[in-house]
Amino acid sequence: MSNFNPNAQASKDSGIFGLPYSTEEAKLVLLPIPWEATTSYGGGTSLGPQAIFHASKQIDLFDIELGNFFAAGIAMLPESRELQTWNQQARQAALTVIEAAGEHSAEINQALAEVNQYSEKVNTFIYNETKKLLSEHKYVGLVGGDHSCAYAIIQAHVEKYPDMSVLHFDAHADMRDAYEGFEHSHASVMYNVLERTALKKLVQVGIRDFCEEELAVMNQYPERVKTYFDFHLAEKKMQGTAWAKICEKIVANLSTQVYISFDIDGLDPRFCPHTGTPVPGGLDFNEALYLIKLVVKSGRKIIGFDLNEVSPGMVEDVNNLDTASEWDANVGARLLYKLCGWTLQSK
Ligand SMILES: [Mn+2]
Repeated sequence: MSNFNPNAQASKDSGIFGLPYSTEEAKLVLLPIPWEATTSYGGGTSLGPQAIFHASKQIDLFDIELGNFFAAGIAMLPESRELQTWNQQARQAALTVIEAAGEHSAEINQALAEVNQYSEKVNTFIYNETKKLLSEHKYVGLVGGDHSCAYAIIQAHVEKYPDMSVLHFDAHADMRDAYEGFEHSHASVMYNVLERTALKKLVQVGIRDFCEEELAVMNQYPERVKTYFDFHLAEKKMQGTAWAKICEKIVANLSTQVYISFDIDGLDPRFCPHTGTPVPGGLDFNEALYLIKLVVKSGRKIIGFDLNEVSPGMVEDVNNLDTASEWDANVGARLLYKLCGWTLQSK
C-alpha cells in the first residue's frame, strides 16, 4: 500500500476503483449482493456488482469536489458463492411462479414458498454482514442486485441509528404488498421497510410508476413518507424553479442522519438502459449528485447506502462486456464512487 500511486493505471489485482485496501484497512466496506430472484421484466442485475467492480477501475481517483477522500480506505468484499447459488435456485423457482401469472396449484405454491425462504436467507445474510461491519465501526454500502436487497441493510442501520431518515431515489414507489406473491419482491422493498422496521422517515424522489394501492400505502403514513413525484419535479423545473431550490425543500424533510437507497432507475433511462424496469423521465445524473451533495452541505451525515438495479444486460461474462453493456456499469461505478465520497466526507 505504501507504493500506491493514485494517478497510475489500476493494477490487475487491485480492489474496487483500483484501490489497494483490504477490508480490515478500509473505513467503508462495500457488500456485493448478486441477487435478482424476483426480477419481473428485464434481468441481469445479479451481475451488477461484478460489472461495477470491473468498470470501477477506469475511474480517476482524484475528485474536484471531494479531493482524495479514498485515502480513508474503500474495499469491496468478495461475492459469496453461497449467494450466487441461492440466486440461481430461487430464480428457477420464481420463473415457475411468474410464468403461472397468478394461477395457483400445489406446484406453484411450493415454488413460491421456496422463493420466499431464499429471500429470508438473503435478508439474514445481509443483516448479519451489515451488523458485523457496523460493530467494527465501518460504513457499509450495499451493491445489488435487485432492490429487495435494501430491506435488511436498512433494518440493520435503523437499529443503530433510530432517528435516521432514508432518501430513496427510484422510478417506482416500491410499495407493493408481496408483489406476485413474493414477500421480498424488488417492488415491495419500501412497503416492507415501513411495515417491518421502525424507520421514522422515508423521502422518495423521482417516483413515476406506481399503482393506486401503492399510493394508498404512501398516504397511510403522511408523517413518515414524503414523496416527490417525477412529473411534479419536472413541472417545477419547466416553470422555472431552480433545481437547487427544489433540493433545499427535499433535504429539509431529512433528519440529521441520512441513509441513501439508490435504485439506478430513478435516473433518466439513458443512464441505465439495461436496468430491469426502465421508465421514461427521471433525474439527470448531475441533479442526483447535487441532491446528495446538498444533504452533506446542509450539515447532515450520510451513514450508509445501497445502489441497486444496475444491470449490464443478459451477458455471459462481465469481463467481456461490449461498449453498450459497459455503459450501465460505468454510470453505476461513478455514482458509487460519489456515494462513497460523500459518505466519507460528511461529518
Ligand atoms: Mn426500487
